[in-house]
Amino acid sequence: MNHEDILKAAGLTGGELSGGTLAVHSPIDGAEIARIRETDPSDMPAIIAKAQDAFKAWRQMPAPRRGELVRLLGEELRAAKAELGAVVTLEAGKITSEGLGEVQEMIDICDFAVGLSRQIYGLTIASERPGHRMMETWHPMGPCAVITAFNFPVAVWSWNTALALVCGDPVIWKPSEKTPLTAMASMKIMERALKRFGDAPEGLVQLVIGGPAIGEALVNSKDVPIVSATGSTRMGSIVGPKVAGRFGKPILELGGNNAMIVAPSADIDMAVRAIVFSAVGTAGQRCTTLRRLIAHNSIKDDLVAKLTKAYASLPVGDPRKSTTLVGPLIDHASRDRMQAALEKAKAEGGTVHGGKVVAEGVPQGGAYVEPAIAEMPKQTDTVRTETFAPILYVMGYDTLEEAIAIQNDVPQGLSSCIFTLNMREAEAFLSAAGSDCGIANVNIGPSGAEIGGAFGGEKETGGGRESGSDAWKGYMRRQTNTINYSAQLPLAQGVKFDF
Ligand code: UN1
Repeated sequence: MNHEDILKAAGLTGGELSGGTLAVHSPIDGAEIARIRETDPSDMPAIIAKAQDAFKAWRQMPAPRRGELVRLLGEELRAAKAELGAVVTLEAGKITSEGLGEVQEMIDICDFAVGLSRQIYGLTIASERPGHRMMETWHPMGPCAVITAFNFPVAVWSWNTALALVCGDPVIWKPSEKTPLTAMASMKIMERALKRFGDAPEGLVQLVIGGPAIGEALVNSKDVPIVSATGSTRMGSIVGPKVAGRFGKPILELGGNNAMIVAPSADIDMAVRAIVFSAVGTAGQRCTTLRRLIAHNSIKDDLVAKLTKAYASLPVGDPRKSTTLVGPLIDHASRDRMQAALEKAKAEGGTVHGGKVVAEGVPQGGAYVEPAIAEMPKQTDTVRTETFAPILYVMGYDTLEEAIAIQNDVPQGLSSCIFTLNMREAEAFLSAAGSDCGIANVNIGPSGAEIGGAFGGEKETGGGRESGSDAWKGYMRRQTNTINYSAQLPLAQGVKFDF
């Protein structure tokens, strides 16, 4: 299918794809596939006001009824899975299976949120006073801005949107300027769900497209109490303080520098499979991508030999071809950053396998690379820096304590894992003195998390949690209620105030 047909199948046609100022390129071949209109920053106050109006109606709707909208969204996503997945492949360059996987992640979070819509539980708490009862109620909070990155152009929106909607919050979505078409296609699906739902307020889910001025309007507005932002640590270090400074709630999901420790007892063949998927999948462009391999010195050389062999057979190329495993990087700037990181790694004493630019047998105009393995003498500055490309840095260790120290000695704290068959090592890794990341796994890689768990991480990853578990609490305000059903007015802490 050519790009017009892919976009058409996703409901995007004619007028909305041309005549605008934002040029959209496919990373597959660098071709311009649309020129779309951007939101005028001067329209932002009206957009935010519309979301506030929608909030006033939506918060009154019972949560299970709000869940019905998300149930319908899940149904519409199921029906449009192939079409939306194809737009993800076209616009973000993901291989077909990963494009479809991303839409599946959207469906999964919808299912989760539908259940949640009947489980927005508060606690009841024993009161110290006779004839009193205490409880906690969770209330909707207000419009939620969702700022997403190119690498998961639709799933991250749906994590936030499915939860925000059942929690009673309208959504204003600002997608990456690199991936507005997947956002527009997702909105078509959302609109179908809204239509079937019937009585949702206007402005419940809005899409804004454009650059920093649009983002700033959301970040700076007191009428947008929640700002959920996914992207670089640099972006988060600007957004976080601004939102906190006006007492809004930031939910930040920023850089990762995810590691795997491979212990002497590990099932090496299984580790190799996990390493290749998590270091090379999505062309190394997941927040959760495996970037650092910390291997026990007794098995390191064997592991690197197995990995370089596996890497040599990885098909790099057109992500639409069913045999391809490594698609393009998002753009040429990204490829240049990868090459620069590899040069730096060499200057720091690293030995690099692979990593070359691929020009043969791939669509011309795209940024295709061989995934790289860089054996490093120690954890250098380059290793500590997240480069959004398939580079796997390898370091050796002797004691588990040393391995955990290396794992934790980076600014980021998203995901981590250990491969070991030794229970003591596995539990030590998961303990308070183990991994300092938001995600810590045993015998699986650091990427490809299920939606059921809370997703996010510590340190420069930003501390936010999205998706499953009780991440929904970040989208609501908690109210403590004390109810007196007695005829007396006793004061807490035994205070007397008689008059
Ligand atoms: C991201 O890269 O921003 O765990 C999200 C994973 C996916 C989500 C990644 N479920 O790799």
